Amino acid sequence: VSRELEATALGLPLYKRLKAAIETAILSNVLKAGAVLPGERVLADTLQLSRVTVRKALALLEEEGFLNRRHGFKTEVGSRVEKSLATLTSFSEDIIARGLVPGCVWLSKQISRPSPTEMMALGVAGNSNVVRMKRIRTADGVPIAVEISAVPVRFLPSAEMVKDSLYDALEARGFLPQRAIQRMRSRAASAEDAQHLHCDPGAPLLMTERRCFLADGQIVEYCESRYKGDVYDFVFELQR
Ligand code: 16G
Repeated sequence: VSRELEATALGLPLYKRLKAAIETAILSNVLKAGAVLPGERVLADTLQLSRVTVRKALALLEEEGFLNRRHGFKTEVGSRVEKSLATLTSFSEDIIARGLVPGCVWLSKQISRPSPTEMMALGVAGNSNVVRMKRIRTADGVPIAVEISAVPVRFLPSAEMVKDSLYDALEARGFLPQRAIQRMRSRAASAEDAQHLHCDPGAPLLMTERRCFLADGQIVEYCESRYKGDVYDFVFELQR
């Protein structure tokens, strides 16, 4: 952090430079989720800054979700997960990229007839079969999202082929999605979502619907995910 601090723009007030230095350390994974920061006084002494400067920088980082203050004194690096919207990656890949361990709690995994929404999204007939997987996705054991994926059986003949990662199973069969169309909207947590995600009913969730395609245009997956609004950031790059 002190090296980063020296590298930040000199024109900025000191607390903003310190904030930027800590933010860079978090985003580049030098400071990992869950790491405990030294106390305000130790930080101020080590970095030769005033306690007011340190306090202001930490307060800003806390406001933006980079840090969590526990019991009023211990400051921990938060576990927000950032995901670029331009690349097609799996949940497991996103979590590993953040230095965390992905996991899932299976709620159900079975072969069944597609729902009307799945029929439309996957372009399959009502009398066909899909593998439907419902699970809670976790990062370091903390629930992040509830996800329901449906894959036509011609790409995945058995639900048992999926261990923790669906994309690993699809890749092993030569059907790794190459392109996706994703729609996002907000949704309030239902009582069931709240139970799975350890949040209050009515808490804001980010709901995404993703249709995945193979290179030749076949639709390989339809997935509905509900992400906890306070732990997952979707990041866009915009160009004029
Ligand atoms: C992501 C995808 C989901 C896919 C999953 C595979 C979104 C909105 N959804 O969560 O469609 O099924 O990754 O992850 O990003 P896995 O390989 O870890 O099971």
